[in-house]
Amino acid sequence: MPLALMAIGSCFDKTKYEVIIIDGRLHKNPKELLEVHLKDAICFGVTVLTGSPLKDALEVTEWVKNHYPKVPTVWGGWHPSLFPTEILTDTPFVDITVQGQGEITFQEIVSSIENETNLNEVKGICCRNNNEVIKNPGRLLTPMDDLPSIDYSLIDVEAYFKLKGKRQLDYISSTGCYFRCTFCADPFVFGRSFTALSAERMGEELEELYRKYNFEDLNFQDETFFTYPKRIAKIAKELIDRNIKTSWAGTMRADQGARMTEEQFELCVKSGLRRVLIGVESGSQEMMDWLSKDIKLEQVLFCAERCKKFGIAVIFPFIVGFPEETEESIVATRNLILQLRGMSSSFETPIFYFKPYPGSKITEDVVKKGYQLPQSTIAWGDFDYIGSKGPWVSKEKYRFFERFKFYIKAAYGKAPAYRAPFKWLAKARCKFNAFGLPFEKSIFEVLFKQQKLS
Ligand code: B12
Ligand code: SF4
Repeated sequence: MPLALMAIGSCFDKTKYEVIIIDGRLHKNPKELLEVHLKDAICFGVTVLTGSPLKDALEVTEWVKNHYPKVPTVWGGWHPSLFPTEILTDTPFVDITVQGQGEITFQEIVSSIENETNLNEVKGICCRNNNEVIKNPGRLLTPMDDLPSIDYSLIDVEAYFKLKGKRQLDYISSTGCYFRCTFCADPFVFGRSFTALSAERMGEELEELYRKYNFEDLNFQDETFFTYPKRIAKIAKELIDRNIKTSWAGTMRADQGARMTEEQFELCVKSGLRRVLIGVESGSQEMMDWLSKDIKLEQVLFCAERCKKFGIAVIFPFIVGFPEETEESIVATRNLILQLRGMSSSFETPIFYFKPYPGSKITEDVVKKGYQLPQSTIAWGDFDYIGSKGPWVSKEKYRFFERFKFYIKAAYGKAPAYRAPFKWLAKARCKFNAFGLPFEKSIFEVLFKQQKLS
């Protein structure tokens, strides 16, 4: 669900403003809708991620500017937070970029446009003044409890349930993160600060949403949902006490899971916890330390044991292809993946190839050493296309990991009984690290055309 647009759209008085959210994934012809609504719009806002979503943002914003030159265009979200001035320098059809949390900032932008006051007063934005690009002072995080609730009636919730194939509600309960992983842009965008909704407020909101939309699953989209175990236990209690019969999933750091008591895990499961996502990234402690994860491998294994005991599914994402990653690190990653997959059939271990995403410490370092990042906003649109292997993965490594990913899934994933011999063969391949002549993979790919993962 487009939580970013819903969050900024929820700050307006409905009796005075009409907020229209258009989602290219849902609306077959978004431009038709734009034509209906843009004629007397105060402004046009877009949420922009780095990579392919940026391409869409460029295309639609240029179209808007060509057809409605008087409507100011505002970009917010991750890419404009990372490239506040650069976008304005090379993209004439974007008028304002917003950095970080957007609720109050967007309200102030709208009011400034309406009242024709100077945008210089608005914190956390960049804009132009007589063709000069201006960067205003930044804005501190507003505590989430001080912001209005997200108004789900701004979107067609049923249409999203249909798109997802289940009555799953997306919900965001916190902003930012305290940690400092060197492959992530969060420390840059939110300056290692964090704010979260109180459990009591969440209980009230979720009960109302449950009665209204009858969801069967809750997807907490926070960066690190389990930051404060006591808060999570309270949220679980709210769900139970309010008789909200739902399953739920959230993101957990291994150190956070390791600090939780058995009782807290139990309470979470009782309230519907079905799955957590624990970023591991590497099976090598040395590599983890290099990534400043501030997590120990023992904590990962501890969480795995706990989740197995309580029947909680886990996604353990890994990243390979860091610059200067050693063979030992890759072997350690492979071994940890095998160990985790062997522990429970409800554990998944997706493997991603490292890409130098902007705003991360690693990217900063490789640039200092001469690595060339895309040089324009348009060029960033081609960054991280699905299926690409990243700059530090050799052809051989890529082939190895593509095969490893396939056989791991075949060996440990859930599959119908008739695939048992295939499963057995895949397990043997994983055990002996024997991925040569992958004829099963070729047959499988012909029979079931698979979507490539990034
Ligand atoms: C849900 C999610 C997804 C979903 C849906 C993404 C989508 N396109 O809608 C899925 C699973 C598909 C996904 C995939 C990916 N994701 Co993702 N995802 C998220 C996640 C967990 C939640 C996003 C969200 O809803 N947040 C809640 C809203 C309220 O917060 P917000 O977006 O930050 O919005 C606030 C401000 O930014 C600002 N704002 C945002 N938009 C606008 C617009 C205007 C006009 C204004 C004024 C303000 C404003 O105001 C909002 C309220 O304060 C975030 C992490 C996070 N917690 O934010 C990562 C995140 C956005 N994903 C990320 C990445 C890297 C990816 C992938 C590339 C991963 C991969 N390798 O495959 C893919 C590619 C996505 C694609 N091609 O679209 C990065 C983005 C980094 C970047 N530079 O863009 C993030 C930040 C995670 C991270 N820490 O690295 N993702
Ligand atoms: S990877 Fe997760 S824990 Fe690490 S800094 Fe980013 S959001 Fe925080």
